[in-house]
Amino acid sequence: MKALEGVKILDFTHVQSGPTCTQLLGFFGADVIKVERPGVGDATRKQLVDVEGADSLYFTMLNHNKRSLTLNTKTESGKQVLERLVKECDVMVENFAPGALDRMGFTWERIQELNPKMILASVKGFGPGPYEDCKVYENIAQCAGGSASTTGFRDGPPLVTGAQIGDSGTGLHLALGIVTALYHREKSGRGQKVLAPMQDGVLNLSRVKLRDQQRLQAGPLKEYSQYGEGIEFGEATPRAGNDSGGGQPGRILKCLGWENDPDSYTYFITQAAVWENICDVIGKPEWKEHEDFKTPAARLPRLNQVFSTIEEWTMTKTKYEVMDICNPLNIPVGPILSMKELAEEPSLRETGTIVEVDHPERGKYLTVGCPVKLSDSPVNVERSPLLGEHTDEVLSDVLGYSAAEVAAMREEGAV
Ligand code: CAO
Repeated sequence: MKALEGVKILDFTHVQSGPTCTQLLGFFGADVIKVERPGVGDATRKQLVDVEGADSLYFTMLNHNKRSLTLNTKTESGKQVLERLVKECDVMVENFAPGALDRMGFTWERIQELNPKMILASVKGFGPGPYEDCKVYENIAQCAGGSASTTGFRDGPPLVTGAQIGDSGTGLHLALGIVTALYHREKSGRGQKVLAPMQDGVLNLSRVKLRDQQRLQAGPLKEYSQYGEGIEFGEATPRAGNDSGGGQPGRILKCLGWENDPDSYTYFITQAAVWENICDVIGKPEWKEHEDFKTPAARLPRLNQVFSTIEEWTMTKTKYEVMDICNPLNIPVGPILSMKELAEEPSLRETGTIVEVDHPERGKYLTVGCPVKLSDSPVNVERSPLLGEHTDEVLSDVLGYSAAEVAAMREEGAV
């Protein structure tokens, strides 16, 4: 039995943030019924198309383990079907633009009237406040949540990151909120609203940068490269390039072949506990006792010198050799892995984190499976549904409509 078996999710999500949340719930065994507009569906089905006529990878990779029901909720019978779904399901998840659900006639009050146990879970760009009515996409959230202002190099513009912390990150936050509300409902017998604003989710993930903002009042941030470079700090947490965010200084360093391979780099952390091992590996045993290098505090103003000396060594090794040499010595290093390398990594295939899926329209493709492993709830990754693939099945099996009733609704354009 899967962990969330028996939990019915009315999945009103689209694009990325909401679908990543419901996909996770689907991986854990919930029955996820994705509601889409007839003939249109989730906009991502036809975005960034790589195989003509087939659902895009954008859609397929965000919508595994779901059933697709087409429903026009702006028709009378569409509204009736939605009402029955609200009564039948445990959780309704949505990431419409602010106010869209109310305009559809499904206010929180109405939903509670229909089903007091219903949990209504929403992603919005912003929480209550001056921007609550704004539409938001990934990069806007990264900018408004403090990630962009603290990412990149000090002398360059703010940068967005490749990791989709605004969308997929908020989807994760929302999934946690949903299972928490389900747990609470066991005791209270009632549903509640769960809100995960994207700005808040990004800020949560940028928490250490708010830590640094406050530390600035006590003096310069000594683990930032700019401290050693003698560059004054301004009023806000600056961009710190590839400096390690923690108390153990680290950098990205070139490895053998970097001139021709954009990913021939390693991350290297000068963890204080293994400083002596680092000195031996890089051929600087004299640094172990040298006043300028022997303590973490002495090294902080000299990080550029420290890392350029370490880089002279890493440039003689491949990123994998650096790993092989440093790991037995407990020196924390990590190769910069490309998407190509990750796609081909056998251990990720074995754990089900990278999965090959077969799809009737597009054939085989790779996806990321469930990144969280439960020992008693194994995940089978099932391909994303075609638009409306399960309309008849859901209407008859879940809601008890007869074939004639379904045909009439189809005639009317409601499903
Ligand atoms: N039947 C009938 N109408 C439907 C429907 C259905 N099954 N599903 C959706 N609709 C309607 C909605 O009711 C809405 O109509 P109104 O504007 O008349 O009320 C309309 O479709 C458009 O919905 P939307 O406003 O959510 O979509 P959009 O393309 O205009 O905006 C987005 C997209 C993502 C910017 C917006 O949904 C949003 O800000 N969401 C919250 C934040 C979020 O999740 N952002 C991340 C998205 S991933 O990068």
